[in-house]
Amino acid sequence: MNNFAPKKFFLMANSRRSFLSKAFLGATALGSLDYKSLFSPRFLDGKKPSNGPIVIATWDNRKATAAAWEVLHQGGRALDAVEAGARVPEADPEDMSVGYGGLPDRDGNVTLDACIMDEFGNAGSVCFLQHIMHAISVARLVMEKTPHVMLAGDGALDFALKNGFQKENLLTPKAEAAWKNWLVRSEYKPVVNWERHDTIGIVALDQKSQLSGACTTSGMGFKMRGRVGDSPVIGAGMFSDNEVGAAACTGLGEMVLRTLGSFVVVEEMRNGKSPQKAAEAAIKRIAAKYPKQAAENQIGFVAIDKRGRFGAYALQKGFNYAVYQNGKNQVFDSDYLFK
Ligand code: SD4
Repeated sequence: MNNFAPKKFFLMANSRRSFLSKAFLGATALGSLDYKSLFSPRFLDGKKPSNGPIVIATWDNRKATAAAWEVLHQGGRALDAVEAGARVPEADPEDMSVGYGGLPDRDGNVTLDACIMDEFGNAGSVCFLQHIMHAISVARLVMEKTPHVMLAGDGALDFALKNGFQKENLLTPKAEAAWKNWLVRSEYKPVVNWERHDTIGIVALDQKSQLSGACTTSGMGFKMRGRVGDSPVIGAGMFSDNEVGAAACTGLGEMVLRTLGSFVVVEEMRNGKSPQKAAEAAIKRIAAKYPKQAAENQIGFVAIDKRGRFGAYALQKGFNYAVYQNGKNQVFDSDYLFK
């Protein structure tokens, strides 16, 4: 027995070692399979999204979603799609919340805020930018040509001019007349859904399941000079995370700045919620935190996820949004909290 014991021990030790090394090799093989990524939406990268490509924008920005769809339909990048979409209201003199034709600040200056994010998580932004119609394209250049994320005011203007953008007068006669009318009482009080707030937040998923987002605005009409809202702030007016989804919003920027609303929507999707439930969760969180301000103001979110599902939700009645998917460009009234 005693003589046998060492041999048995040796055999046991040997088989234990081979078991361990096999287990180690097995674990390494499993490790290289990276099961985690099989269950991650990243696994969808490069593949057509199950619900098809999609673009969604705040308000009835169907001309913008149509421009974005052109890009998506031809197999282009979501980034190019959201930029093409955002440029539509920027150039539209009738849209009084964005770019050319936007309402000025209380001193009569049109000042623009915009941001953009690509599928790699790169971001670019401009705020308090004057005289340049396509703020979104300047934001994209900040992202692609500088080591920075945000340029403001004169610095953003210099950068735009050096990169070939033209200086323009963005104050249209219509916006100037509205400003002069406002000057009579000079009362600064943002009102729910006033002027149909047309700030565009636009997010898209392309044929390779890549996500991007953009947001562009002239901000609150008759704001204080130098005031910057949520729209150019990454995570506030817009956020896109290629692993999960993208969201953007419109409404009273101060409330969104304090709560990083679009980031919240994306995080809620990361934690398993659908775009609809995620938008609802963000609105409810804001309303719980600022009940009085929320009851008197408007915020509306739009969201999409990596699979091409979409959702939207607002504080108040009156928010709508445009969706282009499966060849159809539609506008929907958003559900809302305060009924
Ligand atoms: C802002 N969020 O500057 C913007 C305003 C807006 O439609 O959405 N207008 O606060």
